[in-house]
Amino acid sequence: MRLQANADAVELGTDVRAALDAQQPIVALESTIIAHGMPWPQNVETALAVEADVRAGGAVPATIAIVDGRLKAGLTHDELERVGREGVAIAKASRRDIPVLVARGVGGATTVAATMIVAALAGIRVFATGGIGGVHRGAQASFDISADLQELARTSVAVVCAGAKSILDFPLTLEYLETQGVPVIGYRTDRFPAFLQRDSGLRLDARCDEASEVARVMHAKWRLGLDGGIVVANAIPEAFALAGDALERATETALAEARTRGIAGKALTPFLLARVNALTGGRSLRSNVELVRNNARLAADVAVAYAAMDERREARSSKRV
Ligand code: PSU
Ligand code: MN
Repeated sequence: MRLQANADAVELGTDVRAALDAQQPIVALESTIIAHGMPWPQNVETALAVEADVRAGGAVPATIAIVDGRLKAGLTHDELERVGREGVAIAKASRRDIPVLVARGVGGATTVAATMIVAALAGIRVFATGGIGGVHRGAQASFDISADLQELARTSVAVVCAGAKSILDFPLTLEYLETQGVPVIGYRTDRFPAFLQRDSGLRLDARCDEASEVARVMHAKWRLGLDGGIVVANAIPEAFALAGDALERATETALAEARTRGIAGKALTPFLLARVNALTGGRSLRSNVELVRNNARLAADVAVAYAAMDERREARSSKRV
């Protein structure tokens, strides 16, 4: 069954509902990054700063999570605080976890995949996050490929991110996205960014230098019935990028620890992220916050440009009637 926009399936925050009704720009935001990606209280502070960045850019933020078994787009301050305080105690929710959590009436922090699903159900087309999941190093043996990549193949949302983390295999991640027909657009760059670093060393086929160009690609793709997501790769600002060697050493240590401890499945990504952060002396947290905010600002610009295109198209088609 194809995913249809079905706002009734999603409980909307007051601002989000008003923005959807008025066809104003909206940016979806995920909650795994809050609950599993950063420590409290920096996670809640960051989530609020990111929402403010989206507002400053002229769009309405819609932070997405599962609250007491309900899919929500646009959390209240209390709900956001709860997700942040509960942290890893709240389930990490990807596509396959949604039905279980909804049926049980319990909460979940949505990954990129699950956030895309809820955003698409609500009719939200732009989403800002830190980094997407991908093909893990050693996936040839472990089969560990994030469900985020399958979701990008099928669900029509543009995901603004800083590329992918060093815990992943970049070439295999890009190969997978190519096979699945997912455009990967470098924003003002020809290179795939590597989260805390600006350049993974891999070239991208597509580049856009303005948010309006990204919006035109979104329009072209979906107007032609080419369902599925788009990766908008936005490199971390130079001032906050980390040096490579220490990061690679920390990544290798974290991977070895995960192997020794037998950590796999959905626990692997949060484990690796936390260990790399600890092994780099927490330096990565500040950079992480800055790159998410940078993505939120670009996502707001893209949402504004996309909404303006939608309006122009509607104005044209209503003239014809
Ligand atoms: N990458 C990060 N920070 C994160 C994640 C990825 O730098 O918090 C989270 C996102 O929510 C992403 C998820 O969707 O991890 C992917 O997990 P998995 O590899 O288990 O699919
Ligand atoms: Mn996995």
